[in-house]
Amino acid sequence: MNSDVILPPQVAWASGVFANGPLIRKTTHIADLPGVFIDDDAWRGCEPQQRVYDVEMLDSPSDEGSLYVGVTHLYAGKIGDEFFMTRGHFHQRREQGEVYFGLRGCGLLLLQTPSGEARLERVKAGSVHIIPSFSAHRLINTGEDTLSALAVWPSVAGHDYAALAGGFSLRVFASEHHPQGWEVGNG
Ligand code: PAN
Ligand code: ZN
Repeated sequence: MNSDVILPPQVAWASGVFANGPLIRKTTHIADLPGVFIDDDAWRGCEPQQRVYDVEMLDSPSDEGSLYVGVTHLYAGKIGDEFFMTRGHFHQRREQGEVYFGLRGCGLLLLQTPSGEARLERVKAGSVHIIPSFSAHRLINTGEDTLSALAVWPSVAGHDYAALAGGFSLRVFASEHHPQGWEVGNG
C-alpha cells in the first residue's frame, strides 16, 4: 500500500479562508452590480471600486458529477436602505441544487421559486441551507461584520443571472423600527 497521504485543501471554519488548495478568486465591486439595488441614485453615488463580495473557490474538475466548493465573503455595507447582497441567480441547469453553510457573520439567504415565491433563511455560523432544485438564491449581509458562507454545488450547474434581471420578488431593507434591524418589502 502507498503510504503517501495527500494533504487536502483546508478551510478555517471561523473565517472561511482556504489554505493549501488551488484557488480561483473573483471580486464583485459596486460597479459590477447595476440595477441590483433599488435606489439607483444611491448606487451611482457610491465608490464604484468598493468591494461588495469576494468568492474563493477550489479549482476542481467541471465534468458531470463533479462538485465545486467555494466561500463567499460578503462585506458589510448598504446602498440606500438595502444591505450589501450578492447578485443572485438561478442555476443554468435548474434541476441542480446546492448547499450553503454559514461560517461567520449574520445575514439572510433569499430563495425564490420560478413562479416568484420568495422565502428567507437566517444565515449564521453553523447554519445549513439546502437550496432545492429550481430555486434562485442570494445572500444578504444584515450585520456589521463580514458574512462568510461555504457553498458546494454541482460543477455543471452553471449560473443564470439574466432570468433575474427584473430582480427578486422580495427585498430586505434596513429598519431602525425592528429589533432585528431589517424589514421585508416588495421587489
Ligand atoms: C455561490 C455564488 C456566490 C456569488 O458560489 O456564486 O455566492 O453569488 P452570485 O453568483 O449570485 O454573484 C453559488 O451559489 N454558486 O452556485
Ligand atoms: Zn448557486
